[in-house]
Amino acid sequence: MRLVTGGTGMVGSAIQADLKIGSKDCDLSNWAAVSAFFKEHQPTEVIHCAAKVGGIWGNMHYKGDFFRENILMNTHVIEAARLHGVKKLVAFLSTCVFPDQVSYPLSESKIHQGPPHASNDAYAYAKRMCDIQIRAYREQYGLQYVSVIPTNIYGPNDLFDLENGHVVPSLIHRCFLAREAGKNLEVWGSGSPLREFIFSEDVAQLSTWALEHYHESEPIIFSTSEETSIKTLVEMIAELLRFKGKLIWLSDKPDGQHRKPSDNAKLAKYLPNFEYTALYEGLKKTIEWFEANYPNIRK
Ligand code: GFB
Repeated sequence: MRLVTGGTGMVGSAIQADLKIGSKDCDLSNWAAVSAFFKEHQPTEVIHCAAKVGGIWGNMHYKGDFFRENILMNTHVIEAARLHGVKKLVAFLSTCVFPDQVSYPLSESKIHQGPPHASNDAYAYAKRMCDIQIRAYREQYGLQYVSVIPTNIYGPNDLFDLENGHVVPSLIHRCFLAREAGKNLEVWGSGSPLREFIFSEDVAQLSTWALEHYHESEPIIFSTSEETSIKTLVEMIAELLRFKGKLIWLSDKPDGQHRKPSDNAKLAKYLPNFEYTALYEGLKKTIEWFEANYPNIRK
């Protein structure tokens, strides 16, 4: 039986599975609840998407929560999977785990070669421990558990939180509100940072591939390896939302890590013909979903 945790979230809701659970179905930060859930449902495969996630503002201001909740959820899910005989598990890291000062491009072997960027170090360390726990469980228990490292994921059913969300959903939501109110659009930082954006439906496909075909102890990067500046991103979002107002850049808001260029060469060896959704196309699908579902969106 294939289980997806975080099944009501942006990636989890895009993955095919026998059972998808959200925080209402099982509190993954509570060991007794997780153990009882695995005992009752006996999954044989797990794609563990559940996490406490957020953008730069959320990560900078709730470091204790981001560290504790992610450490607890990951530790509990991987241990319960072991105890209840799960054959294969895929866990999620993120490209923010990479060191802030390391040679580019970022590749899988560089994860632990220095401290992550201060803006999200608590979350990054919690996610790095997921890599360590999986490697330890493979060595001690001979388990076939793996982890994947997606870049900035965006897509339908994201968390469109204006303050603590990631840049794409926050800007889509804020641009939509500015257009409806006939106001200018406030954008954080300088616009010069570069990010790699991967569409949630691509991540869903690749996670299923990893569950079925990836078996290495080292994590594997899911990335378009195409950098886009925040300025270009917001211009795309404004065009797709038919926003006619001005962009107001708030220089008092943080830029965060300037760039985190990740190398997708390892995945390309396995899937040389994988077609990543182009950013403009993915944003178009996301914005169409947003406008069709507003105001019934997660925010
Ligand atoms: O997605 P984001 O919040 O986090 O992107 P990171 C932050 C970048 O977008 C900064 C700019 O350069 C911000 O200045 N930005 C502009 C905005 N306007 C906005 C806005 O309205 N909201 C937000 N949030 N940013 C994330 C980590 O880092 O990377 C996550 O925090 C995760 O944990 C993800 O690992 C992959 O890209 O900096």
